[in-house]
Amino acid sequence: MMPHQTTQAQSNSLIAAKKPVFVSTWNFGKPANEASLRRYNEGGSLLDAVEEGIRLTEADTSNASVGAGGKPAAHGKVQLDACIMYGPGSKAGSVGGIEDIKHPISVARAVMEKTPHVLLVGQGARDFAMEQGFAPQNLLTPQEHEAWKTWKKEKQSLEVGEDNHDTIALVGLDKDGTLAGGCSTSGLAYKMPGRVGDSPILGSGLYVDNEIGAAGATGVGENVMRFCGSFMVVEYMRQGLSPEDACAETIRRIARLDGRPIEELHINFIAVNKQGQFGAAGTGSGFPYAVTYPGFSEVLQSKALSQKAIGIEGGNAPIEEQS
Ligand code: SD4
Repeated sequence: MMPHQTTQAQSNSLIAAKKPVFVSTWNFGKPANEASLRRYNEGGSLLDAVEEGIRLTEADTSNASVGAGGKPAAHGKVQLDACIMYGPGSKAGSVGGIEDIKHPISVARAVMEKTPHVLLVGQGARDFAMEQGFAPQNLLTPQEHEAWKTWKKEKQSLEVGEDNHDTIALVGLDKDGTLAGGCSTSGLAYKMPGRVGDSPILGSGLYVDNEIGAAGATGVGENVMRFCGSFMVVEYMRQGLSPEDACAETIRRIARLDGRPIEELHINFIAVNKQGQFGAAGTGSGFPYAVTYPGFSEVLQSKALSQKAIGIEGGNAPIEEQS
């Protein structure tokens, strides 16, 4: 699907005509947003809506970097990261490196609602999920198993299509001005076992501040989590920047601190503010993001901070190929 062409000046000033509004990463964010809106319209809470949208992406095995069907870590097991955050009370839950559980976003929500903790990892997260009644299953599809075997033998790169890679970060603003968000990923392809990226780390892959707005990230987690990227986006919105400008300024600042050229960082942010304005920016050109509100659902083009096409990745190519 070709992203709807919107000029940067236009996208900078876009505001949802109606609420709720859902904003998420990549082309696959559009059906996720639509599932969120449906759930909300059926009487679900904002949190139910966010969870529902992300569950749709997690269940899609043709998507090779979120949930079931995700690319495995180097040892051949799929390890998933996810978090969820609710604006009122700044409530949050998250899981890192969880294995065999198809819906880490729902486990993250259970961590938030049923434990005194925020983040559970690895075996502890899996055990907790089982206690909560989540059924374990093999998340490695035969196709990804074959691809992994080839990678292991030849350390070859894989053909990764536009619609089968990258993290879903999904943020929402409801009719009352309440904000929430979630993020879910299988992380970088063939990562070191135990590697946890930005996605389940609050302030990095996702941040929600109920006074200001919400932001989420996709791309090379290492280049987001060293800078608390999503938190930084929200802080720029607090200073009065539009969501798009806040995403762009965050990337510029990260590039300055990191020292490498922007196009080598492979990171992208989405954001929505309390007023229902939304925007996104990426280190390369071609990062699509999805926006859905009553009567509107489109994939838009983000602000590009370099001319380098983001091509197949946006961050989840095999780790040794990252620049
Ligand atoms: C990670 N940020 O684990 C995720 C991967 C991703 O586009 O978003 N890829 O680093």
